[in-house]
Amino acid sequence: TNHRFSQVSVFSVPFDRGAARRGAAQGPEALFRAGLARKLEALGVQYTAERLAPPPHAKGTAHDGRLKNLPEVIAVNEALAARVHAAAEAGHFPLVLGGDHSLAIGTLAGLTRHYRRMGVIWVDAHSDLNTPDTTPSGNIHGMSLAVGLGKGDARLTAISCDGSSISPEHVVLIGARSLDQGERELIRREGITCYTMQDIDRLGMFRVMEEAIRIASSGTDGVHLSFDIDSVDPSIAPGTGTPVPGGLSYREAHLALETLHEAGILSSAEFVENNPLLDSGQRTSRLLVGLISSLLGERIL
Ligand code: Z70
Ligand code: MN
Ligand code: MN
Ligand code: MN
Repeated sequence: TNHRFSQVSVFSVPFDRGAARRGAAQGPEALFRAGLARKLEALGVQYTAERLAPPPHAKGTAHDGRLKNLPEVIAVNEALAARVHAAAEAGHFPLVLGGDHSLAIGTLAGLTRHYRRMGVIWVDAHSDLNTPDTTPSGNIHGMSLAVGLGKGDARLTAISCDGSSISPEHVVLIGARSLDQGERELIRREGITCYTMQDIDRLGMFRVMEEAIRIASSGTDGVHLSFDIDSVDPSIAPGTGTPVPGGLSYREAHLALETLHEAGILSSAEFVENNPLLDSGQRTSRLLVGLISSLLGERIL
């Protein structure tokens, strides 16, 4: 997906305690069962694959309903940040497989230890811009982009410690259709670019991607793609914890990833919220293997 990377470092992260429903922890192994390794080999992608250990279950800690499973979320993201940073440092392309979207906290923390100015393309039905003050659920997967911007609980923003936070002017949301009021206010206040489903209908996905690529890559030294599978319409991606109608079509999702491959701007990517327990057969996992292949250079002709 980018010519300057000699190899891809795949990190499987079996973690779903940032979400309301269990099952996304089994997402990475479902992708391998659906043929991910064969696909990478067929594409000639040089890669290593590592599975992170699930964090120990934190017992006896006080439970905070506005930050559910906080000790586990911190533990897994500290570990992920260290691995992602090491991969970026080695000149590799980190590819994180989730797991729920709280893992973006660790991915972004690892990346900001290496890159000075990060662009972020966030493809999601949601914006994950809640803080403990605005969250309707207490689920940390709804807060990860806010944490990447340096907002929210100090124990989460501290994970990027020696790194910088990300500037809102280089963040682009794509596919949004379920935003909470506090998130809308934050998007406006911070001037974050948001291409809603309505914008995609009106402009077309190709134009949206051209704009997103420009915004995320101008004046940055690294661009991360955070891809939540609930961005895609539930009729073709049913295996996810919070399906929202009116999502990306098969062609729009592939076009987004094909365009990113051709642009060659990405330095890392993650694919999250694949929940095989909620899938219909291997439908969503197979779709994801195809989408990852498009990102890594598979083409029709
Ligand atoms: C809601 C919240 C969310 C994913 C649900 C939902 C967040 N805004 N993210 N599923 N992937 O609870 O904060
Ligand atoms: Mn998300
Ligand atoms: Mn570094
Ligand atoms: Mn989502």
